[in-house]
Amino acid sequence: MNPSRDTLFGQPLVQVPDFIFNEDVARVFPDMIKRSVPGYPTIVENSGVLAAQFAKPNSLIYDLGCSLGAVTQAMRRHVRVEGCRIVAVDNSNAMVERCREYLNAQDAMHQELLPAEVLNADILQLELQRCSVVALNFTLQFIPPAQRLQLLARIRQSLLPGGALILSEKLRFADAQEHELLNDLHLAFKRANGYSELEIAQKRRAIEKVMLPDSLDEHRQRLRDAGFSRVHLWFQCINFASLIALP
Ligand code: GEK
Repeated sequence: MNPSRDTLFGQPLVQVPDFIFNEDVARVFPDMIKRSVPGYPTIVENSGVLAAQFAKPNSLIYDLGCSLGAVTQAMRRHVRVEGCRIVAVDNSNAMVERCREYLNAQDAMHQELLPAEVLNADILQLELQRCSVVALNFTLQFIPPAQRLQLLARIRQSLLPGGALILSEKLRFADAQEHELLNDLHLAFKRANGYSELEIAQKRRAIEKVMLPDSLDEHRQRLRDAGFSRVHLWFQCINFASLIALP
């Protein structure tokens, strides 16, 4: 496992390829996401706290787009509801392999954690079972926009009464001035975490066609269109936010 420092975009590239979740990214991912996403540790840890409030006895909990399983690990730290089981899903081989290693290490350190299984699957193809909690932590933004509503509707239909969806995303802002200011603050966050101008510029080029953020209003409307009756923002740090949506 041994995560390394993210220097993936540290040298000038003749052509910056589109970002993919390959072995190089998986190796540096814990460092990359912490230095790139304002509020990430708070969102991850509190996803566990929130999940504990909505998990139902003997039910499934999903972590969709789990990467290395940070949210799954947090849910295993916090959820003490009898008979729950976590299914973590990602379609990157490199992430899935490492995620399994991290969860095995967590099992070796702690007793009586919820059972957790990691599936190598596309969440757009996966048949969702009845579940009490679904975490979509920074994953929806990588799903083609035309398929987002259908995915959320399937999640809504699979949720048990009293369950919840936790949705965390990067935000864009409809107001141009607000967008520019919060974008500048995000760049300041990245610089403060040691990323150079070259790294910031090349990463942006790599990700711009792959990760397409929505505004908070678009999220709220889409969640309502998907059949959720209540949608609340529970956290925002600069241009990253997390919502809780109830069936
Ligand atoms: C965390 N939740 O640490 N099916 C399955 N997985 C997918 C799909 C798909 N269709 N599309 C993208 N992914 C994690 C962070 S990262 C966010 C999530 C980021 C996966 C992709 O392989 C990657 O591992 C993850 O979604 C997005 O809390 O890197 O900004």
